[in-house]
Amino acid sequence: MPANLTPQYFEAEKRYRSAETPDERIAALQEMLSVMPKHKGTDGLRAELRTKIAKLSKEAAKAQATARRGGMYHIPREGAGQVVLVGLPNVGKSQLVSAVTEASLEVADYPFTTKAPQLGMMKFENAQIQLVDMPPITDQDARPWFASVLRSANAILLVVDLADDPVGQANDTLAELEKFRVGLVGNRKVSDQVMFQKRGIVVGTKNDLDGSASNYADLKAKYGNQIAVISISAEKGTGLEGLRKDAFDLLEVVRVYTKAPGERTNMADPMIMRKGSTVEDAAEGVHKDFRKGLKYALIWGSGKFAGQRVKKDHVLQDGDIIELHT
Ligand SMILES: Nc1nc2c(ncn2[C@@H]2O[C@H](COP(=O)(O)OP(=O)(O)OP(=O)(O)O)[C@@H](O)[C@H]2O)c(=O)[nH]1
Ligand SMILES: [Mg+2]
Repeated sequence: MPANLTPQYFEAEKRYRSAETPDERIAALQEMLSVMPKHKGTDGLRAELRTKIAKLSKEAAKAQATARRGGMYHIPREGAGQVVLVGLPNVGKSQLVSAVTEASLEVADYPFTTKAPQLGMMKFENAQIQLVDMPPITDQDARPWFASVLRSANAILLVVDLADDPVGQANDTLAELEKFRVGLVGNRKVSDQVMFQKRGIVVGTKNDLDGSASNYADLKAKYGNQIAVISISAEKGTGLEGLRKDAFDLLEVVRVYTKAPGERTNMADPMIMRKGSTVEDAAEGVHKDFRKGLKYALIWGSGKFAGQRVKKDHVLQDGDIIELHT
């Protein structure tokens, strides 16, 4: 049995079993993949899920050739995790992705500018987060594949225009998400088997415009106790550092640095692991055989003191350096 499968994984698996259409089955499998810890111990299971997805996608494509419902859409994940931007037309999603990544996207003062998912990598310190800029959530042409993109993402940024009734926009966007059976959760996880629960925050943009401050206050009052709400301007570049950190926090991963005794630590290249991973999981991430052979580790960071000796089941914190002794 592979290590560290999370409750979310088993929930997704339940949905997989109760799914009625190939699309639902694929979406559940993608969810299972997305919440699975990524290390050598899960390689086999991940490969198996991918094979299932490929097979189902083929079947779905065949079915769709007659049903004309459009294809499934899978965006391979890169970096520490995948975060999808959703919102109504013209709220400033593409401008935001352009502001925090190297991607140059089409930004225009008319709605329905973005027609297909666009990717960009956003830096947070020494980590890279994959952003997916989407067409507006009300784009009917995008519906057939919107659900699969949403469900397989690690987290969601719900983008609203602070100068244009952001409370109403957030309501409408959440209602649209619900049509895809996607629910946005902040800190609170709702137990509901029929919904795909995604972590997310509400991003109010265009805070450089008139009226945005009081609208932001209203938005916070309405949603602030359920979901984090932030205020930025993609155009002026304000609030973007906070956004990078918030997006990283949504991913629920830790950055860990492993080294062999006597080696220097490469701080530029962290190993990304799901929160809750242990020293043993990290060892396995370095090499499959390390898990078995691991005797103990020395840890700098979450130990009581620097270089403390810890057991294999010690839970890692973001930024920990561990020296593996086999
Ligand atoms: N003042 C101001 N305008 C902005 C800001 N961000 C975006 N805009 C403007 O808002 C309009 C829409 O921006 P886009 O980024 O294309 O919006 P979108 O949400 O991607 O739009 P769709 O692709 O149609 O869904 C453009 O005219 C932008 O120049 C901002 O932070 N401040
Ligand atoms: Mg756009």
